[in-house]
Amino acid sequence: MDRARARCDAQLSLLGALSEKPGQPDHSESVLAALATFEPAVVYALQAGGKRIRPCLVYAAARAVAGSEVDTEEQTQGSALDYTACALELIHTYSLIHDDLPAMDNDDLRRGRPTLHKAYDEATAILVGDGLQARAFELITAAPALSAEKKVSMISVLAQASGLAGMVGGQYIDIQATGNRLSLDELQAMHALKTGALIRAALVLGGIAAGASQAQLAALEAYGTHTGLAFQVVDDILDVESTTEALGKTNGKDAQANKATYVTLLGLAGAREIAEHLLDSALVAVEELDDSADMLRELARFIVHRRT
Ligand code: GRG
Repeated sequence: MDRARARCDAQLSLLGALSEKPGQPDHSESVLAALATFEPAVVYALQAGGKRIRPCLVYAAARAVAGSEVDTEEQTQGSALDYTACALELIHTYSLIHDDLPAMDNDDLRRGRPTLHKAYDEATAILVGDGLQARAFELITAAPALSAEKKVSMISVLAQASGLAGMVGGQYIDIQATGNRLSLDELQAMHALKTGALIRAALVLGGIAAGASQAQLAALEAYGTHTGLAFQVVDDILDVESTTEALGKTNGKDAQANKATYVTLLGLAGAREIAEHLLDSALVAVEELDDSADMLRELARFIVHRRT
């Protein structure tokens, strides 16, 4: 996992540059000067750290399908998997930037630092988020050594997962639900879209890039459904357990107080039990896959047993 994180970090560090990239149109001096002031905000967003879970899932899914040779691909310019892993992280990063805005969760801190709109301003944060989203799709079109057919499938999966009937739709349902306590089924359906869809997409994209069969894709998707839900259950548990919560969420506190979570609906012990049950289901989903799926198994355990 550390290696997968390092690969993703290395590629993300190259993505902050908005000018002088091969293949981009020539810009006038004044355009370059204007972009030069935008660039630090993009770099701030991309180099804030984070667990890089979605990129790790891309590499792990590809490994489960194609074996450990996926880790030995040429990395200097970035492999198809590096591009794919970064695309997932760009969509995730954009979603966090927009989620932190005053119109949504109104958070001051993200990943231990001021949120982007606090460090810069709201307009910059909106634009960086929009730009990262577009760049994610651009990366898939530019991924080396992938057929056009695979790229179209991957773009379609990523667009659906991140769009109106995926992450964005889930976020909308969540915001509309503020003040109305959701039932457990409604909560589950909302999270399957808001956080689950992108996690599932990470697995499917890694699988497609590595040439997965339909049966392998179905196994990866089932694994993604269970780990995606487990991720959210654990996030709710950590939210309650975190002693630093009050520091990071002061402004969003009123809205959070009215929200249904796995912990408010099931209690801490009940939520932990569900998380363990989802871990078992994720492991069952990939039990037909051989040792190559061990990184997936390790990630599922990490997602459920993590402390941050
Ligand atoms: C604004 C379009 C739009 C969508 C936002 C995913 C999402 C949708 C909002 C995030 C809100 C949130 C904090 C949900 C809890 C689960 C979650 C996604 C936590 C953050 O993901 P991690 O833990 O973050 O993978 P790091 O920082 O490790 O990358």
